[in-house]
Amino acid sequence: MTTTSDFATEHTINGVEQVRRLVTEIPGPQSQGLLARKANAVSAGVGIGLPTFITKAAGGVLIDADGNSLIDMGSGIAVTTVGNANPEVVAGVQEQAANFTHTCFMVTPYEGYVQVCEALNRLTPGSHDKRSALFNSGAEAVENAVKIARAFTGRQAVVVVEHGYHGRTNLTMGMTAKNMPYKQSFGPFAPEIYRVPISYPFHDGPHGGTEVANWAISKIEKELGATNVAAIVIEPILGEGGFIVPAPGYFKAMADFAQANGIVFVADEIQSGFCRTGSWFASEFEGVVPDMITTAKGIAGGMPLAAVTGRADIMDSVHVGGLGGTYGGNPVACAAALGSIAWMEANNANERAKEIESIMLPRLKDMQINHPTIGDIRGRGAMIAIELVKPGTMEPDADRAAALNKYCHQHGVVTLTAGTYGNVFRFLPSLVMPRHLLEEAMSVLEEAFEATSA
Ligand code: PLZ
Repeated sequence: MTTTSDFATEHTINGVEQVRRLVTEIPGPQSQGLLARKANAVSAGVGIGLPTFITKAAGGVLIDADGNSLIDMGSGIAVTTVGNANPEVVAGVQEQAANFTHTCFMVTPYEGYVQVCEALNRLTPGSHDKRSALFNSGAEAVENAVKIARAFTGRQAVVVVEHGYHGRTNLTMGMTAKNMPYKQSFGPFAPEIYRVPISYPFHDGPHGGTEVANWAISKIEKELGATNVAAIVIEPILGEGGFIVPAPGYFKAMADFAQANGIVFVADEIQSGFCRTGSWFASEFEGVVPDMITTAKGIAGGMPLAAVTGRADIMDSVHVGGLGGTYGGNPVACAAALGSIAWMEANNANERAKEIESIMLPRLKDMQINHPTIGDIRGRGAMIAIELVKPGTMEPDADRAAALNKYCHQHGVVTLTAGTYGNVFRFLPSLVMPRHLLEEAMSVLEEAFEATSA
């Protein structure tokens, strides 16, 4: 007997058939024409994962300019969690755009901004008094979290972890671990950023979460001095770093150390937040109440919005006028966030994420039996990845990850890679991904393993 009552079974969403159907090669002729124009018009620095141009999307599929219908296992990097063009998001956006598109909240405010902050203060971990501030991108939220932590503590040092990712602006590039493609030739980076070990269970051998945290803490104490540290910024599940789930105890030990030493503990939940992992925020799995939390991506169903939410005393320590930006908390983006959050609350979003996990994990474990290149299967909810190694070793196999990615793309499944060594294959389906498409995506992956095995 199955009780997957919340799991999407729809074969049509917003009038779009939920099907994988290829009518041309990928990229087809229309996309090829657009790619040629892209090469002439768009900076070569802006890369593309899957070279096909999208004209429509709904639920769990993307339709391209040639009429191909692709299963979207990436959600635009964990953004369209409530499904692409979710009707509640679209309705909110349309109504708000028809009323007014912009005033600048710092010039003349509007209610939507306050409503989003109220929702964030209510939904983020902890029942303490909180305040929020809204921005445009994840990187901007992280930058502001650091600004606020520095203003509150009067300290400068920022501690981040190995494999961490926090953005592409100057400060957040410095906070990001991986050089290519994010940092190469873009320095110098901001000072006062220090990197400490992360618990990485697949690679740590017998060392547990608390043990690795103790190394990190000792490094902070001996090399920086705890009293010089303004903030420790960590993703509870590392996103771009390869969906590393730190061993139990690591995240909590780091939070406890921060909180015992007057350091602001910032959970970067930009990728892991908003029901992605089967909980509103992944920090909850570790029993951690962060002092501050950064969010973006899934918050607004595809519209650009980001936030910093934190303890009222910390958030209110900044001088009036110290935080802001022309577009931060744009009214249309706020309306999208309110639609997205309302959908999550009304549709058992966390249960849907857990069901996605319960379908994907057994399929991936089955594949691992025949394909020992799958060294590790990890993640939570609708944030699942496999790490590829040369069989029988711990040596990363980025070529295999790239080959699998290519196969999936050519067969109508949008997939993403990740990881410092490029050897992680990650899945971020929307929570409305119909079950039949999720199963089909797993079958295509299985074919990809067969087709790419030596
Ligand atoms: N913090 C944890 O995952 C964005 C980056 C894709 P922005 N991750 C996707 C790319 O190649 O640029 C991210 C994140 C975490 C911060 C960010 C930054 O968010 O909205 O991309 O600025």
